[in-house]
Amino acid sequence: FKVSRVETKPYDGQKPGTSGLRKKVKVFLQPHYLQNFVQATFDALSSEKVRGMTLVVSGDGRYFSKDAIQIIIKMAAANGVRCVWVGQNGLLSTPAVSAVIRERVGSDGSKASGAFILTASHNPGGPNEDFGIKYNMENGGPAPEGVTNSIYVNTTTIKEYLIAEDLHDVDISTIGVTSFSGPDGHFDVEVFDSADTYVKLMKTIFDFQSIQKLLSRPKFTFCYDALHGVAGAYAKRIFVEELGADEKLLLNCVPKEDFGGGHPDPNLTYAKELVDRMGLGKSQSLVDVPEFGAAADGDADRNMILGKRFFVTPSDSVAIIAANAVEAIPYFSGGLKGVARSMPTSAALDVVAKHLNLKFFEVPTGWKFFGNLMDAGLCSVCGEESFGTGSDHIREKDGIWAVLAWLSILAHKNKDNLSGEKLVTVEEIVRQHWSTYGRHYYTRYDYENVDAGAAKELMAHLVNLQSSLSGVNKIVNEAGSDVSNVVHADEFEYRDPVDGSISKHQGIRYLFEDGSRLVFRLSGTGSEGATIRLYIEQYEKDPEKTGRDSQEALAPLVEVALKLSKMEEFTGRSSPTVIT
Ligand code: VG1
Ligand code: CO
Repeated sequence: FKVSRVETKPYDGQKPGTSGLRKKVKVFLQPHYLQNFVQATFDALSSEKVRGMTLVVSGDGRYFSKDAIQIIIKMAAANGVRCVWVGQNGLLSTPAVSAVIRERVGSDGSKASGAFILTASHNPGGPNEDFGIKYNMENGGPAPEGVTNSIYVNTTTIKEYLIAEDLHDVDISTIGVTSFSGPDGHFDVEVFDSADTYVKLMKTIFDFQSIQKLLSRPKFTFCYDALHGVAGAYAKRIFVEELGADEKLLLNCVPKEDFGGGHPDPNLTYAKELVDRMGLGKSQSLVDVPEFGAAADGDADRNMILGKRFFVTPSDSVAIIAANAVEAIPYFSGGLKGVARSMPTSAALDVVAKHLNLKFFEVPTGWKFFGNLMDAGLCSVCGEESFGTGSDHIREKDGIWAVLAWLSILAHKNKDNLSGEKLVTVEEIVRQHWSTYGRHYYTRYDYENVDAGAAKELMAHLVNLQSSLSGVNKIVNEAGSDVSNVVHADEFEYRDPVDGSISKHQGIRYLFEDGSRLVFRLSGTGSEGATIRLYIEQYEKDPEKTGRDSQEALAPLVEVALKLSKMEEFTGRSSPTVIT
């Protein structure tokens, strides 16, 4: 093949957000739009890194992925990449990409040192919806801010990109290697099984035999909803083929370009079918409700965990996994190195860390901040309130890992009553946890697609308000009699303990005397307007009082939050779009 230099002009707005560049498909379809971003990334990596490298390119299979993969292959060839690895049909979950970078050895003995992941994660897909792209580094984790900033700067000055226009399209539906010869020698494209490396890794972490025993108990029923995302490809392999679950228990496990028209976000609003099945919907079915249910997002890095008519908040989930990991999961049998959560995630994990005397870290939103801690051996288990949970087995959050972790805990708690009829349930495990550690009532309000200017003004108002705590407390006392005083307010700023880098403006916090918290931030993953996220949390230590309904328990704090932020005044919204 020959290398062509194509002239181009910068596009505005190619700044990667919390997790890559996410835009409407129509935006990506503009001439050279994707190409500009890909070239800006190669340039940010420097040519020594790119020349001769092995690069992974795949994603959650959403609309436009297949075309994007062919474009990136041609640009990789022209930029001197030695080999591109593609999961069969272009499918690799985000956690599987991380595993492939870290673990997989190519047919020529090579290892990958980076990846383009093609996904907009939990955002809908299809011609009128979202596409996305992000770059992961040689440790298998998202590019750190230093790299994403330099990608962005490159997109603002780009004049040309390199592409091998005459390279024929590669058949990505068939496993095998296609070789080309170019100016610098051979260029290969290797198509491989999307699940093999990941499944192998899971088997080294968990005791599959004990999970299999649990699943085979007639009393234990299980249901998994992939929301037509890429998780389906892994669910079949792991839950059905490896662990012997009945295929009928898999919902929406055929990956689709448009996620079947749905919103592939595993929460109580969007995972409707599963929520109904688990007895949590309006149509309160009482018979045949499974003991355990779980769902994933489009790229399978998120998870929702449900028990029979019971929702486990993600903040509780990571705390419970951390509290039980050493006993229930072989990978952690030597102990946990430390634990970490994102700032808006509830402090349930903090309490576990204190009890178990573990190192603890609070980082900004987004998985990229956990990677440095893990690479430095400081953190084993981490999580976010946004349905993300994971460990240092890879450098991404991992939806199926979280399900296997919960199944391991259930298997462990039930190991002594193998013949007994009665099972220790998800709900009992959570309630037991609350009575030991106390409960963090928690909820998140999302105001989606708000006018961007109004959202900025609201945030500026909140920052301004912080300068006078007495002013803040005046509003607090007027609004809610049950609410304690604010003792500290700030904008969260993070200094990475490993490389010393500083991230500012990571959300506005109001900390109350009794440990309650209100957090406000703007989303960095949307593709239209602005999304305001409001996180509300209250700690209850008294075991007698941990059983309340969380919306009811949090109502006074919610009122305070709406008054402090003048939410309706700024946004015109009297209620949030989504409550989780
Ligand atoms: C959201 C979540 C954040 C998560 C990010 C990527 O970001 O709040 O916790 O890491 O999505 O998740 P934001 O900036 O919109 O709040 V995924 O599964 O969409 O890659
Ligand atoms: Co995701």
